[in-house]
Amino acid sequence: MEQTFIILKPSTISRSLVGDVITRFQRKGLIIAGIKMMQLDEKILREHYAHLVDRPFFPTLVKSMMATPVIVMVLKGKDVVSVVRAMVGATNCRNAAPGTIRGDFGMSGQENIVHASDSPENAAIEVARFFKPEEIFDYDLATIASIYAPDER
Ligand code: IDP
Ligand code: MG
Repeated sequence: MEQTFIILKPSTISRSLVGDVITRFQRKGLIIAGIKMMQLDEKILREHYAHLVDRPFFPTLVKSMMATPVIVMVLKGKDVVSVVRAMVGATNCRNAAPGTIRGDFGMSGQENIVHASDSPENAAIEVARFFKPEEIFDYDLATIASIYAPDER
């Protein structure tokens, strides 16, 4: 099944929202294939946010992403990349729809709670950037038959 890469950003750690955010992913029926805490540095952030390095807010973004350790996760599920992007909502929390993670938990464009991969191709690159192969686990939930019909698995 497809994988996506998530960061619970320093805003989530600082505001003690880790459990609330992870609970949403679990209630949806997604499988946590990998999870760990790590301190990001400028080197990995320049790779991860390569599409933003020339933007004026980039130095502030890097500082914000290094403010506390973060929790990184690999989530597994059918069409999980697009499912999770829909759950996360628009980049700016003030524009994100109620019911989405950003729409429910944030007020900022920068301090926007989570990162989620935007395509299966980028998910594969991001998973490999942040996780060693042995840190990702291939297992099924005991409840899998209640989450998917046989032809959806
Ligand atoms: P995404 O996280 O919704 O995929 P991207 O455009 O990839 O959005 O931007 C990456 C991150 O950079 C955002 O999640 C946000 O934290 C930050 N960011 C994006 N645009 C702005 C901005 O205009 N001002 C401040 N921070 C921004
Ligand atoms: Mg993005």
